[in-house]
Amino acid sequence: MTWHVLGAGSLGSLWAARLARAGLPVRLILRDPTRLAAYRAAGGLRLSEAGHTHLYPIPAETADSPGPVQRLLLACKAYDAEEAAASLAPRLSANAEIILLQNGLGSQDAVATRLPRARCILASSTEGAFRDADFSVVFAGQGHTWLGRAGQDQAPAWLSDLQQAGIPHTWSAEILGKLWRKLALNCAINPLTVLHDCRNGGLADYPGEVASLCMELSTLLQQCQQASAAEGLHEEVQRVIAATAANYSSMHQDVAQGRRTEIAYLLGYACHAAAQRQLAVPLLQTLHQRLSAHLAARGLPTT
Ligand code: NAD
Ligand code: KPL
Repeated sequence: MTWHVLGAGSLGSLWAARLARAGLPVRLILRDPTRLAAYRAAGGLRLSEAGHTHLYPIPAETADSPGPVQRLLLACKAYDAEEAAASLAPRLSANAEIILLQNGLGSQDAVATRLPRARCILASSTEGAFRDADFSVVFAGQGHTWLGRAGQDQAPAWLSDLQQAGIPHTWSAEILGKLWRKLALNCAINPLTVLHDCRNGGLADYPGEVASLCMELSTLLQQCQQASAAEGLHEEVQRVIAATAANYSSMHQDVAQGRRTEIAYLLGYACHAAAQRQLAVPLLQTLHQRLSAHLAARGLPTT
């Protein structure tokens, strides 16, 4: 079965290259004919790993190319997911499966609502990759990807493709909890690194701010029926801050490079979930407002 990968960015390229080198059929879906021409001129995708770079001449197309799409990896940013998925709607098979690789929450529901006949599989990844040039990606951090679908305990048989491709993964019926936990970690760390303009380790100078945010996030998780995602949140946030002390958070990197952030799917989603439950989250709300003002002052979207 062919894997279609929409988005030849960091994670999409990382997945596509590993699937292709395992001999699995992969096709990239690029944004428009101009991107397709640029990709063809580049000769394929470049993946650098442990100091070695390989070129993978993976076939590519645009969303309006002919042919059905049965298995899709949607590897764009959360704010692009709904439109990107909708652009493929006419090509999706009746029982198409779509892996949603977006960080945060909110975009997954938007895609599922837009494509009610597709089988959406949620994913949460700790792998790290970045683009060093067009169609050229560096595998920067080993990690793990959890995949799952609420109510489906049994992993689908095609997960063996990921095994074959050497993509570390686990099927989890608790995938929503994993996504909430990652959202909470990102909400506790990323906005503060932007506002204090510091590396993750710099947050050690603001222990009270981090602790009270974690307390509010834990209450929110509990109210959202995600009690296990709330367990030991503050301790894990402290561990991540220490373990990644020298790194800039992904949101800090986005802002520093003038790129749109996924704020709406992290802090925005958290504040919205609290409001729906009439739960007061003054610290998260203030953080959201401060971050929005910071982004707006730099001409970046706040949604
Ligand atoms: P990215 O910006 O590097 O890549 C996204 C790609 O999707 C871009 O090439 C963009 O042009 C493309 N795209 C967007 N809309 C499209 C469309 N309609 N048609 C075709 N292509 C389209 O993003 P990324 O870093 O790979 O992140 C993807 C998701 O994974 C994000 O939600 C991110 O938070 C999450 N994530 C990333 C990493 C990482 O290390 N990069 C790690 C964990 C999670
Ligand atoms: O995922 C992260 C990010 O930078 O987006 C970590 C390292 C966990 C910080 O929140």
